[in-house]
Amino acid sequence: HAADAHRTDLMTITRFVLNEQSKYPESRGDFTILLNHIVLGCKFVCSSVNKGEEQKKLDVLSNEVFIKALVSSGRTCILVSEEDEDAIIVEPSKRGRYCVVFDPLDGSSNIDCGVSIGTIFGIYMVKDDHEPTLADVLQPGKQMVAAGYCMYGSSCTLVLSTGKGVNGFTLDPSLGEFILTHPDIRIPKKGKIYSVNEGNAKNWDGPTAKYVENCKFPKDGSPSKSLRYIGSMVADVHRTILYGGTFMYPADKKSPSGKLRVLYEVFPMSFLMENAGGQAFTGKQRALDLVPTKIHDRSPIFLGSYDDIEEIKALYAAEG
Ligand code: AHM
Ligand code: MG
Repeated sequence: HAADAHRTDLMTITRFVLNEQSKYPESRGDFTILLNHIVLGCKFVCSSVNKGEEQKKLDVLSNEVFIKALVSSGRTCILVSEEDEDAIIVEPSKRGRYCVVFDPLDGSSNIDCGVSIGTIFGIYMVKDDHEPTLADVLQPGKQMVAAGYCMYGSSCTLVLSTGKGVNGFTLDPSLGEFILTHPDIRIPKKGKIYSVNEGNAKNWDGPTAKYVENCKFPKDGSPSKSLRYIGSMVADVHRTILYGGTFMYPADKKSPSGKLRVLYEVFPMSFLMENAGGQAFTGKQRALDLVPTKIHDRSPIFLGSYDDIEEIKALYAAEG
């Protein structure tokens, strides 16, 4: 049976990426090595989460593990972590061509109650070996060469795109390997779910309020949508990619740029959404066209099913 063949022909994430990269004659295996070091960090966090480490310790530990793994890969030149105010410039003897921006443990306020949390990452590549500067990472998201997240939930799932589709891998703890379980993920063209922190509604702008109103009281006779909001971006986006619908962290009067960070939250998730056939919009433009001016910049974000984001874009366009 095909299913049995699948079970004995294990497609590990390393094998998968090696296959993908072998299509480029100039590829030297650097990306695969880099990814293996990211995967190591994800395995570490996964096992720590399962052991029930406390939030405080886990935040700091995860950040240290990722930084050490990335630097020791010898393939990075500049790192930006949500946990560190300044970018890390890798020392010359350990430098490579990749820049990695990451949130080592997003949604960490959820740890102590066992809700799913995750690591989010994006990868840029520098062309030559000039002295690395912030300009190398203050690039629009469309310049990323890869992005992904790892969700630490009932199982540990790594979702990755290198710019040609999206694939999901599940950690088999007995093998210690991520195995391809969700090949070529496509987000449904239209969804039945919306996801937003509705507690902020009194401060929303017009188009956001109107969209959510339409979700609850559709004017075209379609059924109303379901609300799902975990408050952990990786879990909310993972559900959105698999089931369809929208995930939003809009601007509000108190925080005109929303809450989520451009480089290591908005960009990687937008990159995955587009590669899965969905869209990501800031309220003004395609999210991946944004040019960050500071490494911890924030932006409003609306992402999800193609048709649903079209609806949100139309509401913003109507507002003028
Ligand atoms: P964090 O980086 O402090 O963990 O905050 C990011 C998290 C996201 O995972 C989630 O989408 C969002 O904050 C939830 O925010 P809110 O509690 O305002 O709804
Ligand atoms: Mg975060």
